[in-house]
Amino acid sequence: MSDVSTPFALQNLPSPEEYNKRKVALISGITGQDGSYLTELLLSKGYQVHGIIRRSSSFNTGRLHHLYEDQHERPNKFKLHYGDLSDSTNLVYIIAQVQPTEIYNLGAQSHVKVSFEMAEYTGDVDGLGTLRLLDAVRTCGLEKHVRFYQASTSELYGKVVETPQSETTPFYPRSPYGCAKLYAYWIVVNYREAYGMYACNGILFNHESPRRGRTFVTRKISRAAADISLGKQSCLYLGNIDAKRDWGHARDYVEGMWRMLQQPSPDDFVLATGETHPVREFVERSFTTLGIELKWSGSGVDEQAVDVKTGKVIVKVDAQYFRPAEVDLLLGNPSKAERLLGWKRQVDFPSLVKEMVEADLKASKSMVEDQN
Ligand code: NDP
Ligand code: GDR
Repeated sequence: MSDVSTPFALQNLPSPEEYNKRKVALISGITGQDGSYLTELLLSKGYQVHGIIRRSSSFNTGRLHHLYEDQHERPNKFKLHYGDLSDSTNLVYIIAQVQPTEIYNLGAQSHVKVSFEMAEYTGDVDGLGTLRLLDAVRTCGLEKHVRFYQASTSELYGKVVETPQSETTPFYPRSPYGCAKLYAYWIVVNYREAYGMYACNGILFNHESPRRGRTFVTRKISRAAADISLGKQSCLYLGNIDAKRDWGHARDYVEGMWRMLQQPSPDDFVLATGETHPVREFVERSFTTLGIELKWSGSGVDEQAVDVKTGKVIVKVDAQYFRPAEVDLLLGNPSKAERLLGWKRQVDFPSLVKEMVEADLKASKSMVEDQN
């Protein structure tokens, strides 16, 4: 038999039971949408939170600003470390230093369309990056001490095989992003089985918020609707508006991530709302929230919508936003998480759209005021 024991380990580690009396979380991807909500949740639960951030020439900690300010008053509660999922040595170093009790691997090149343009990079960070983090845990001899959460995704389902999609639905990814996340999913399962690690996959369906990145479709729509209503933008250009997604609120989903790591044994869970809506409906609701009614005409790449009151074209389909392969329909079945984790989404679809549009309207108005 080959020897697969830990190659190097921290010295004098306490037993897992003793070690886990502390609450220390390490989050990759802490600067992203989910990272910021998860940090808030864990700090509120008394965790010491450490995050991995990438060095950037521009400011990339905007979503953490309110927490970062606060950390000067609570220096032992929240700390950021420079690092990258492509740098194994750095990951080992951070884990050895932090000695986390829970790791949340949220770091990723997370944009599906961009993954077609940066396929190798996406595979490296989203796929191999997960392996690097798991191996860094083993290298430190912490595989029996640390609980590991992997940000898996409904993009694993890709082409529709069955609906609603659950933990037992076969995977059929449709993008380099989905394929990279498929590797990550299975390496997590493999390390759980091979090394007895407490490692979980959260198979999360789309979740959004006012902190969503601006190039994802919901935020692109909510911002444009706000700007169009204020006369700051003339038209919103979109790709496939017939794609359907199961959209929830990010704050609800980070609660589910945490719950997955508090169970007696590790497992994989779907988090979803159990409802699906086309992109078109997100567009219509966003404009309705602002008192604008749309009238559609044309079809396919020639489809467009006018503002019924002014007759102006304010939404247009643009072929450049279509993907080489599309995921047409996502609809999740969260019953396992509801039963075993006691998790349930709190925010419904109309409230999500309203919150995002109103937040963007407020932000856009304050920018107008700033400029005046
Ligand atoms: P974001 O795109 O908002 O955040 C991604 C984070 O990963 C950012 O902090 C980013 O840093 C970081 N990152 C990117 N590349 C690297 C790298 N090479 N090394 C280290 N960190 C890196 O994503 P979300 O918060 O929306 O999603 C969190 C995770 O959940 C992702 O893994 C995503 O794929 C997955 N997921 C998301 C869903 C959703 O609907 N939001 C659904 C299912 C899964 P920077 O700020 O510097 O760019
Ligand atoms: P998705 O999210 O690909 O589901 O991945 P995104 O918001 O990018 O697309 C959702 C659907 O909208 C269609 N679409 C457009 N998308 C974008 N971004 N821009 C457009 O102009 C546009 N027009 C139409 C897309 O074709 C697609 O069908 C998200 C990410 O957060 C992943 O990291 C995560 O794993 C999955 O959700 C679950």
